[in-house]
Amino acid sequence: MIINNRDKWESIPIRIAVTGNSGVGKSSFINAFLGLKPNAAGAAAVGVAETTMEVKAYPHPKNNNFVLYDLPGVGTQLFPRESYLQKVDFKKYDFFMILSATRFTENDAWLSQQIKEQQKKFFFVRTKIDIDMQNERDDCDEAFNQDLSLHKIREDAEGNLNDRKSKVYLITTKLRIINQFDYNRLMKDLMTETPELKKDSLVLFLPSLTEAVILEKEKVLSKRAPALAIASAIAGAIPLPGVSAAVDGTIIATDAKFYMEQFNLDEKSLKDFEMNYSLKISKLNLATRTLGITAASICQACAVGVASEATENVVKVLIPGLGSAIAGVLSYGSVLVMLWKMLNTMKEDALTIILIIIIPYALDFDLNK
Ligand SMILES: Nc1nc2c(ncn2[C@@H]2O[C@H](COP(=O)(O)OP(=O)(O)O)[C@@H](O)[C@H]2O)c(=O)[nH]1
Ligand SMILES: [Mg+2]
Repeated sequence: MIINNRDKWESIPIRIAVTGNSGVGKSSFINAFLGLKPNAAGAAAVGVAETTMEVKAYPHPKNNNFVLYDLPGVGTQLFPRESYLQKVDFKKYDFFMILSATRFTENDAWLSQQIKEQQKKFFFVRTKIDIDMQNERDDCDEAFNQDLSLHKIREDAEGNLNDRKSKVYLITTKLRIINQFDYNRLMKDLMTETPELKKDSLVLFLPSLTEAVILEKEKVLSKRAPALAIASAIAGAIPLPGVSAAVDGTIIATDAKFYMEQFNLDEKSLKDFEMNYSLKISKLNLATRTLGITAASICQACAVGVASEATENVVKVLIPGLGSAIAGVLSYGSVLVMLWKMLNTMKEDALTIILIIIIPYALDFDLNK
């Protein structure tokens, strides 16, 4: 029962509409949102002018309940204001992302008004800021001041929105530099403004590419640790042949594997990082790797009397007080401590990775000016 609840988040539908005129970066934004490179399976085709002007759905690669929708911008010949809401099936979305690569238009302002009247949330997103910054750099030479330039763009983009309270998020959709501008703040505000019922699901659906998301994942996953510790203790009370564990290691190990995927620390994600960003994971000294936190080592660490070299580190660091010669019985409390420590360690590693991705590129970025 407790365990069944664990997967409830996956069945909560979240639908996010991404709207804006052709070429503003909708497809690129959708891919970034799903953590997909433009050429990945399931990614939206980038740089392709829409031939059929219709709403297109892009489900999360692992779950059909989290869907991004590519909507045509409002106020074109095919999508005039009068029929827009009905044509795009306006009511079904939880959020709207209104994208522009230049200034926002009266049509954008009109749409935001409609959204507000329906008590739904929207975000104005100004894309391609990296290009603007490059242009400003070229134009100003030494006088270039990024903060000043960003301020100018923000004022200009907000200029056409009558609603003074509307904030515009300045972003780039390029994955390697996605953290350079407001993308992290956009994710943070999106999570904050998501109703409680859907918030945990949203957090677990989002990719671990920004600090705000990584921090929030740790919180969400920490919340379910007590239930997991209880479940493993209950399951472990029934001795299995050959495995004399006081807690059921497999329950915990399954979750550990899930955390690794959530924080992009599983083997596949790490390989992808190495390929996509030409970095060597082994050089990063990630604690989860040096410690040997894997589903298998967690499982072994929970089994009484199994003290191999592989588990010693895990036990020492994650379950303090138990001693390295593991032979004791894992109590509910020590399982809880272990889960929280494990999450904390993974969070730190996930942050290390995104920092490393930004820094080398930021250097290139400057050198190319
Ligand atoms: N430099 C830069 N290029 C972008 C950005 N967003 C989109 N692009 C490029 O703009 C073009 C159109 O993007 P696309 O996502 O297909 O726009 P859509 O027509 O709105 O779906 C593509 O060549 C993208 O690579 C961005 O933030 N920065
Ligand atoms: Mg597109």
